[in-house]
Amino acid sequence: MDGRHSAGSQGSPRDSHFAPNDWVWSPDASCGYRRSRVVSVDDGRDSLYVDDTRGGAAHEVRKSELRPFYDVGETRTFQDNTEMVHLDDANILDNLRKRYAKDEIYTYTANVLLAVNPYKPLPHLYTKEAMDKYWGKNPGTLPPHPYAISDVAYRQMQRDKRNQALVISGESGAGKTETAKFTMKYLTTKSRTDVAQGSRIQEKIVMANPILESFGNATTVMNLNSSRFGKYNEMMFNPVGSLVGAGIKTFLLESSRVVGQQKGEKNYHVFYELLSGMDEDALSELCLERDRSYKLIHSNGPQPAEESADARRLAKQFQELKEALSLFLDEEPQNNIWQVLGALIHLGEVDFVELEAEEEKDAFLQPPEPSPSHCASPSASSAAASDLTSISRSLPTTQSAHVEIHPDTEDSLEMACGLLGLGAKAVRKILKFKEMRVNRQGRISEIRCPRTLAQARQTLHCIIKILYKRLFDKIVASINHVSNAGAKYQENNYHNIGTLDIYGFERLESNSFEQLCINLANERLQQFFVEEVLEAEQRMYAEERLNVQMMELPDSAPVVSGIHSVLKLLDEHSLRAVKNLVREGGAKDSKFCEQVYRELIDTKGQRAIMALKLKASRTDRGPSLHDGFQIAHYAGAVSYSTKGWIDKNNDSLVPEIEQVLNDAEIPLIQEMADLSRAASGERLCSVSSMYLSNLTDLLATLKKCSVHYIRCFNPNQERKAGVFNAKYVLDQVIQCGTVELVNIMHHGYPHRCILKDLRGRFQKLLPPEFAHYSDRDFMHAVMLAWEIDDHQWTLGTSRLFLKAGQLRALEELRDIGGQASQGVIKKIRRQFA
Ligand code: AOV
Ligand code: MG
Repeated sequence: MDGRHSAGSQGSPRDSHFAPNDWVWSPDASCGYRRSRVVSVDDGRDSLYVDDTRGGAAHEVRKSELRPFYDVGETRTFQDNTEMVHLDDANILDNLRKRYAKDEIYTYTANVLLAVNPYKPLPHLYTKEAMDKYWGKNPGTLPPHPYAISDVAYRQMQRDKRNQALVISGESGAGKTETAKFTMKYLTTKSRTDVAQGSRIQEKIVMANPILESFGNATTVMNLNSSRFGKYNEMMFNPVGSLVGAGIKTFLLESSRVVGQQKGEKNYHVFYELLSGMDEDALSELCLERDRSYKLIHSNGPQPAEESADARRLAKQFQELKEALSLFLDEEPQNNIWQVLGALIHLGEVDFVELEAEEEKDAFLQPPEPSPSHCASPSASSAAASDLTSISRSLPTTQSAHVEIHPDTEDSLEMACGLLGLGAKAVRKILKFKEMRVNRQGRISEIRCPRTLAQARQTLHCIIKILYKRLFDKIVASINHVSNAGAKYQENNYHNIGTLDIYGFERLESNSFEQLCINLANERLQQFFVEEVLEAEQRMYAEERLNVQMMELPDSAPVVSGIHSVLKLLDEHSLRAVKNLVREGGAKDSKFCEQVYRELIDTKGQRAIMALKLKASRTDRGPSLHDGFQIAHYAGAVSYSTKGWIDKNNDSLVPEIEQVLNDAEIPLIQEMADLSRAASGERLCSVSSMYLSNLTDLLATLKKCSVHYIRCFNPNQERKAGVFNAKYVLDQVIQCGTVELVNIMHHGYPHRCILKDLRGRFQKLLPPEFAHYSDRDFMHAVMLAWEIDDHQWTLGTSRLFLKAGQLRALEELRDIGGQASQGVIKKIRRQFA
């Protein structure tokens, strides 16, 4: 665990009087906490001796690290953590562990649902009967479930006429995407469908998921089906609560995965599904061979033969993908999608050779295109090429090194271009040369600069990545086009329920720009949770002058602003790189990192951005300080390597490519070019700025909603069923603020309602003679008249605060239409007189 939580913040306020023979939880490196017995206590000291019942010698533990043990037996558990006597990390963990052992994977903490990934199917939890059971029920009366949370959101949308959001968080592999699907399935199955929309809208909402997973999920070291993009699904309902449409917003697909993956990881599922599932004829139309080992998709993972065990599953998934796509796209655009994917696979095969100037004449397969002019090889001109004028001044008169398409891979290029409907000649030119406009003595002219081997490969990768990203965006747009029919009613008091499922927090062996973006999203969501739930709760208690003990809360602000500063520097350096036309290689990344060190690194260990901690053995030849830095995230410190960031941060496609795509014969490709016409040109199209603005929009959307939280926990890193790695779960429990939540909610009141609104709703619970009472007195009288246990509610200045379940109880009383007894009414009147 990192240092962002003060030692005292994990436990509840408690006295630390321990006596000999008391049972306690004492900290344990392997399982978080171990049940132990106090052996001896010395009142004068801060620590005492415990014996952890394993027969070893008693050992010394600081009192503040012990937690009281409350024996309820191995089988008794609490549906809601706030019901426990001891509200500290050890007892919360123990409750989750015992429930997990019984396959009770869901637990409430007041309104927040905690879910521990079972890593095995639990079909009985998600039957049609289960859905029926939760429909319209008070959540407290049934076992915790995502259906219950979805149901609450639906009721609140209807009752308050307000948009709702389900925010699902947790680290990679914790179960967010699965949980999101359960909530969507529940809402589409149970809510009525607008007659005009027919039942197909439900089908479309549900079937969009496998499509997005094929194109946007991949196997990673953390999760065999890891989401590599964020998504916010909105389901739209009309004023009577019928489903009328849906829309999906997506966030930053990890496009670098298309051209390369870390060890043990794979490319997007769709490539494997296509190669396993497509029939021979269709494959040969794409010039693909099922068993060939293509670089793009087998660079790293198992070879095709090993994969054959999975081949049947993948083939089945491909059929399902095609069926799902048919709901949104006709046959031709579908075929276009396969053509693009086939073309990307072929492009992945293309490679280059570098030729010296002398070899050129003989070795060139094609004569060089006639060109307006030639400039120096990048190495010769890079020093002087800081602006266009200086390039023109430094133009050499002879040619030097030069790249060609590797003769063995010419066919691949031809096939790719054939599938995309592009001229191979034009594409070859772009891969080999960079075209620039220069100012030569007042005359603008075009020059052509040969790319180096590295630049040619990078240009190729850039084309593959951007084509894939646009394909993904295009598919999302098609899904939205078809399922968003209800959106036109938006102004007419329609409301929606959104489900947020993003990529979870990641800490890999090697972390790059993608991890920083992913972790920033998680960091900002955590900050949102702390501000909107925990701080808001405490602030309200203070404003309403309730006597509730305040807690110190974790603060994400320094990390978030630290990351924003890093990204700002990255943009400055990326812009410089774009202008500095032919500068090469990793030097630009190091320069950026050096400036991070100069301006943002903290040497005293108090700020968010820290120097990289280098392993001694790697210092001589391995990464230097200027290859990366460390960030202290809420979920632990992560080391980032800054290699490649300048390129990764730039999304603009060389303008010549844009032109070539525009001229493509295939409609889908043209449309893909249309989608981002604005994003080309010799300027920076900053990936991080775009992402930051998407995140800001998302948080603004959430801010306008009533938000419901589901927190997913990963029980172990081996993806094994039945294994509860307590230490690993404990870290997640602490990091996400669950302990603070349990405490605040236990001492506080999860339901709070404005007195004026309540009075309107519960008017009928008292006879008319109470009409002249103030709102506060009126609701006070209601609580007394119905003899609601006074531990269950408290009155603030403008709100009534209720413990879980009490609001529902009041609503039931009103619905029954009961009247309080005359005797009680008389008593109350006397009390208020
Ligand atoms: P994630 O969305 O949180 O990770 P997933 O929802 O993809 O995690 O869950 C990972 C895997 O855990 C799934 O593929 C299932 O095998 C299993 N799983 C999760 N929840 C359940 C459940 N309720 N019942 C049965 N199996 C489950 V990431 O997208 O990597 O952040 O980026
Ligand atoms: Mg996911």
